[in-house]
Amino acid sequence: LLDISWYTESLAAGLPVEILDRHQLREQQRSEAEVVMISVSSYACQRRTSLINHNAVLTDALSLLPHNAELNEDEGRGLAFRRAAAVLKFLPEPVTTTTPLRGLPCLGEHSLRVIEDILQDGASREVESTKRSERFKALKVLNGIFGVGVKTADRWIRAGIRYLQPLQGSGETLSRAQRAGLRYYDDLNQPVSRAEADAVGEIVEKAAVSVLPGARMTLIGGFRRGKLTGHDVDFLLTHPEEGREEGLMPKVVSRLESEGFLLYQKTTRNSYLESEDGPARSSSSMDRFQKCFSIFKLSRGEEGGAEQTGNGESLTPSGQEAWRAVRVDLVVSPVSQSAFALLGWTGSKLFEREMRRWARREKAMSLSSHALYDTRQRRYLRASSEEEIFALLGLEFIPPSERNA
Ligand code: DCT
Ligand code: MG
Repeated sequence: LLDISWYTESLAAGLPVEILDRHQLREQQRSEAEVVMISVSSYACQRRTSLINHNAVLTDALSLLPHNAELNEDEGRGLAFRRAAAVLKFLPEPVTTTTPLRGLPCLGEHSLRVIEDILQDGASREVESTKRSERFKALKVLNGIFGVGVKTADRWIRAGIRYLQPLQGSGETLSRAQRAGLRYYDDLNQPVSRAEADAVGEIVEKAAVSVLPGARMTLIGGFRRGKLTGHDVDFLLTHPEEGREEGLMPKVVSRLESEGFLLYQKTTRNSYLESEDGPARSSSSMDRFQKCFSIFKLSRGEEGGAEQTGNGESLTPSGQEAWRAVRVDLVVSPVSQSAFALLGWTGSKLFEREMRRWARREKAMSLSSHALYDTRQRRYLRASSEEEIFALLGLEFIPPSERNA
């Protein structure tokens, strides 16, 4: 069931609502006819999750814990908290007690305890002590540097580095990405607005079309799901004629570079070959498209100005730098894979992960941002739209705005 609003309405109306899973139902020997069957799927890709979150206090708290667990390299536990938070995001109204939550999927004892503490005492001791811990604060600062992953941050902390200044004087050798990350730290930790995303889009599209007439650009990532801000801007580039997209990335990048828009860029080649990669590798979350991870130089105050270039250096009247740095990711896909690329890069990360889990566990298929492979039939299933991919997976179509799990 994708929409459970009537369930909460029944609760509010004082109707006796009891949540049983199918297993309990069988155990108690009650027939399905006796009860109204509702079910909340344990797969986030079977739930419609809009951006309206009625339980933000709870999901914010739960979201800190995976961060902490993953930073401590406990990915399994981290994922459990993410799944729990996603179920709360999906609920159509604020939770006031944990009673109706028991029986919902993905809400384990640990998550329920955190929720109960917050509902009863206004805060969870575990969450608060995590927030206060020196290690967590340091991890947040260091992990906030573009190019610094969990492992590096952890290594630095163990070497006694807690904040940015000590890092700069520490003699640690920094990668090119990390140096750029440090230089533009403040800008890159400022959320990117939709207007800024559109301004970048205009620049990228113009560059793409000028180096490859007919090239198509789509805004992907969080902005495609309707988010008003993001930590970066993501774009998918393709061309309606298969093969024409080859070599597009280096051309776009050098165009953007010559126009002065790129403060940093790192391009990876397309390394995906169906015949060589095979389905075994394709469910990995990392795809193999031509990609460019970049930092853009975006003029302030004239978002959308088509004539702008990245070369201006002056200050705005209010004394601000006339430009800001923005993280931008570009992906190039051949048109035959573009529906998979679009789906895979629209997110949310959890939604994607859950779609891959659904494919693997329920359909014996392997889904990636390149293709869908049926392991029973031993063949690739082609699709030219997101709708077709959902249908091939036996899932009801969920539009991007409801993939915010
Ligand atoms: N993605 C994924 N798995 C990853 C990384 C990315 O499935 N390991 C997909 C999902 C979202 C998309 O790529 C873009 O990634 P982000 O920019 O990190 O996510 P976002 O949803 O756009 O978030 P934000 O708004 O913060 O940029
Ligand atoms: Mg993004």
